[in-house]
Order: sequence, then C-alpha cells, then structure tokens
Amino acid sequence: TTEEQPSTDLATLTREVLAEQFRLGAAVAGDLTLLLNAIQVTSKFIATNVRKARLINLWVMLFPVVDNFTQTLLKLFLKIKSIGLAGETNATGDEQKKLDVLSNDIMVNALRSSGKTAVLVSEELEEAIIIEDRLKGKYCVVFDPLDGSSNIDAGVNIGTIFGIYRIQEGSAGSISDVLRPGSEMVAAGYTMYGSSANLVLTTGHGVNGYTLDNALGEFILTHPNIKIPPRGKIYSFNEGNSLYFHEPVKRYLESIKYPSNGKSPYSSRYIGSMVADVHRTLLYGGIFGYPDDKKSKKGKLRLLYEAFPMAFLTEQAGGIATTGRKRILNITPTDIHERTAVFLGSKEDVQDLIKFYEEEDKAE
Ligand code: P6P
Repeated sequence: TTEEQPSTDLATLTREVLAEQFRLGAAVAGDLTLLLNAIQVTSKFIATNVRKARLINLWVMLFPVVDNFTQTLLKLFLKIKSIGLAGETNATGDEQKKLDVLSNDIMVNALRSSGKTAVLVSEELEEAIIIEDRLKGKYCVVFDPLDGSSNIDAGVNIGTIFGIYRIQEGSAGSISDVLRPGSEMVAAGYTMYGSSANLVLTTGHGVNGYTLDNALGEFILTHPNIKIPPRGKIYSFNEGNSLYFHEPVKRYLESIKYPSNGKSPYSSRYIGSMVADVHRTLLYGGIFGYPDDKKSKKGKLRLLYEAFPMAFLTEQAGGIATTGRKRILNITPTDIHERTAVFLGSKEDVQDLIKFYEEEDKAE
C-alpha cells in the first residue's frame, strides 16, 4: 500500500492469534484463540471505562465547584452509572464500584462466560474462582484487572496483566492448577491504558504489540516481534526505598550511577505503574527492579499475576527476569497472592545486577 492509502491488509490481534493457531496445526482445537479473544474484549471494555473515568476526573478537576447533582448528570451523560472515582455513592445511593473492582467484574464475567476457563485468580479476589461444570474449560487465567489504579487520578498509564495456564491432565480444576512455575504458562500479556490502549502478548513464540484503533474497535499489530535491546541506559527503581535496600542492590545502583569505567551514568525513569515501567523497558531496554528489602521482606509485586506474566514476556523478548538469585519463572508458588522480588530487562543489565548477588553469596 502507498503512504496515503489505508492498509487493506489489517493485521488485527484476532487474525494474528488465529494464524498462530493454524501454525500449531490440528493439534489445537482453537480454545486458546477464543479465550484470547475474550480477553481482548475485556481490554476494550476496560479501556472505554478508563477513558470515561479520566474524562469525569478531568471535569471534576476543571470544575471543582461541580456539585454532586452536576456530577451525577455528567455521569449519566457519559453513560457511567457504576464507576466510582473514589468509591462514593451515586444519587440513588448505590454503592458505586471503583474502577479496579469494575474491571475485575468485567474480566470475571467475560472469562466465565467464554466457557474456556476452569480456575480464575484475581488480585481483587481473596479466593480463586473454580468455574462451574456447565461453563468449565481447559484454561486457568491469573490476572490483575487494573494494576496501578491508584495512579488514575494523575492520568498515569495503568494496566491489566494476565497469565494463562492449561489445566493439568486429569484435573477438574483446582488451586493446584495455578500453584505451578511460571514456566508452565502457555500465554501471558498486558494491556496498558494510556493515550491509546496497547496490548502486548506472547503465546510462547515471541512477543507482539498491538494498538487499539478506537474507530475500528480492533487491536492492530503495531510492534511485531518485540526484542529487548541487550543493554539499555535506563534504570527503573523506587529509590525512595534505598534506606531499606540490601547490599547487592545498593552496590549495583552505585555502579551505574557512579560508573568507574568512565562511561556515562544511567538515566532514572520510574513511573510507579508496573505495566508502564515494563512496557518502556521492553521497548527501550535497561532494567526495572522492585527488590525485596528490609521493609518489604518478600518484595511488593505479586508472583502469580504480576511477576510471572512480565517475566514470560521479558524472556520471550530476549531479556532476563530474576529475583536476584533465581529465575522468576522457576519459582513454584505456595499461595496465590504471594509476593516476590523482581528484576527484569536487558540481558546484560540484569546479568550485571546478578553479579552483585553472586559476590555477596561467595563472601558469606
Ligand atoms: P511503589 C502499583 O501500585 C504497583 O502495584 C505496581 O504497578 C508498581 O510497579 C508498584 O506498585 C509501585 O510501588 O512502592 O514504588 O509505589
């Protein structure tokens, strides 16, 4: 196609996932394709609600004197009946759902009704959901429906993170189907809600990035075969926790902030929203870290539905994801909400960090 003509050969997410299924041949029945399509529909739905919530936030910020009555009118106008910006109640006194709770409901409903899932784990739900027999399928989905949602009032990019296991042979669907190493996941991805919605996905054969074309309502392939640079120039840590960092992390950060080899120091970029920080790391390279420290003994990020999906994507893009001492995807979870240290990014940068842990372990 020439510059001015629109493409007549749109590589949509639906088509790419189907092509992946055809490449795998008759061995697959197409259930994962249908499941991934259900997930992409939830991303479109959540993207719409995030955009509307931002619009309301904007109005409320622009017109702080907007009283409750006008706000209610505004929400009706924007067809937003169930989004609470801070969980307040609406005119009829209904408990309004916060955006992350709403996003969770959207995902649970879509995944259950897809008929392709057996077990669901959500950051928003204390217990796992075991799908009733009538709607039970072959896959288990672990997800954070709206990670970083506390940032939404500041207009910071937030996102949905998900990972997919195939149910174990002979299992009727139980918690043991998701208390497995991340290396047994068959797919993982995230959707980042920012100026546009970006869905980044792996099914174990590389990483593709898609951008939602709101006019078409389709995710279009915009970042085929994402490969993380072998080394970057950016480090992404919350250095507000430096007081609590363990020695290997402190020594590593010193080495890139005050390089002894005459090289220029790294730049610091930290958004405080994992999806945004990881997305930048995948595209630009460098290292993202949320260490375990003297305050957060196991780190802050969740193993099952934050660290595993991001580690799977990072490795598929040619990077490394570690706790400092162990490959994240090799960990076997013992609890669906357990936390872990996370360092991920460019192979050479993460290897530099690992050396400081190896030095400490040798010294002991
Ligand atoms: P801190 C957001 O709350 C989140 O779960 C991740 O998205 C993000 O990487 C991390 O916490 C930020 O934590 O302690 O730096 O604010």
